[in-house]
Amino acid sequence: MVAMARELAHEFVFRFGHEPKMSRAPGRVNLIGEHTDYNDGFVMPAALEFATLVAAAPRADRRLRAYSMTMDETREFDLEAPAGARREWSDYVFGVAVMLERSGRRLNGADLAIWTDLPLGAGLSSSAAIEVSVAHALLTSADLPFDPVPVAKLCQRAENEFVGMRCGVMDQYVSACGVKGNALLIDCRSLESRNVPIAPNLRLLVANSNVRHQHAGGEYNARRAACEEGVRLLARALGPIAALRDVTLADLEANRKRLPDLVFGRCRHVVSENERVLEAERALRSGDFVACGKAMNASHASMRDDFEITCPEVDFLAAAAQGLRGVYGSRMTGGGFGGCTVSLVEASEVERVSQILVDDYRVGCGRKAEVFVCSPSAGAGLVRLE
Ligand code: GAF
Repeated sequence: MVAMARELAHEFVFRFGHEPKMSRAPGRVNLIGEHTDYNDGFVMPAALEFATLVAAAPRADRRLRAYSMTMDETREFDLEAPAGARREWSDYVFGVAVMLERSGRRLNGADLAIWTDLPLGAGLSSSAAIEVSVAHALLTSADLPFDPVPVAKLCQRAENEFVGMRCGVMDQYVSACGVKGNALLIDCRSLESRNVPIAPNLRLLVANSNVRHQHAGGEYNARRAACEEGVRLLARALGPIAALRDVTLADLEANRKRLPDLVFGRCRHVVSENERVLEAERALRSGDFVACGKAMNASHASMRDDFEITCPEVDFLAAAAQGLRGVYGSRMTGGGFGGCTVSLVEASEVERVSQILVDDYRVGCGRKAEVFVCSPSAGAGLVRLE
């Protein structure tokens, strides 16, 4: 990462002619707790070593100039006359600038050069990583503090209101607040979190199905709408409830007839997933990796059958991993409709498991899977260039 940061700094000097500071924000893998964040529930992600870097330096005017090394494109934006979304990568950059300014944080103009090693659209939060790293860079350029939780909320807002994706706060939160060696148990209602150490004998194995998800295609927003519909219908029986966080499985079963089958399934996933997150946290803390794995496997089944956000390729990868010695549990991670699985694997078995997964996936699905052994990293911050 430091070598890449130096290369990006050189590119920056070449393009813009002055020395940058370097901000970094990571992607994430979610161990468990899918589509619970926007239901005020619990999630347990870890920040990754894969990250987005933003080299930045202030300008004397109020213009933003952003160069993406990945796209090899430059875009400009005037903070004095903010334009709307263009439906492309720069929306994540300028959307964040707009929300920071709307929150009362007055920014300088800035030159930015952006690079990432996160696979795009693979469910590892490349969007949150660019938002949070840009927020860090713009705040640093303006000599303003980076308050991780409020900034994560503003980045979520940029994605909700500027990009048009109604995501929850999980990805931005862990990208801003991640802690090396730990997953975070985040309460998405109180916005408090606690560290959950990943034992040294465990590895998080991420397998990319190379099937691309389609959040923007509306499936994600449709799931969110179904959850809101569930709350509205359940409130008739349960009184004023704010979110599915306020519903128990017993409440749900008792009111099954009030909900269309589809909405019932969506709600059952969210309500049961919240319980599984807390069980997985308990299990990880007490060294009961088998119980943690069981919760992960059940989470996958619930996403597949009740929430219907998996696809045959990720179902294949999860099932293949679940059947292997040394794997405690495996599930799809992220928003869904493709992307990656995450498996909790005994360290001594991780290479063998990786190889089998790649081979089985090639034979079973005729596709290439990439596998990454991941270590939980720290959240956003400055990268030292010396
Ligand atoms: C995406 C969203 F951005 C998150 O907020 C979360 O809802 C996740 O899908 C599903 O758990 O990553």
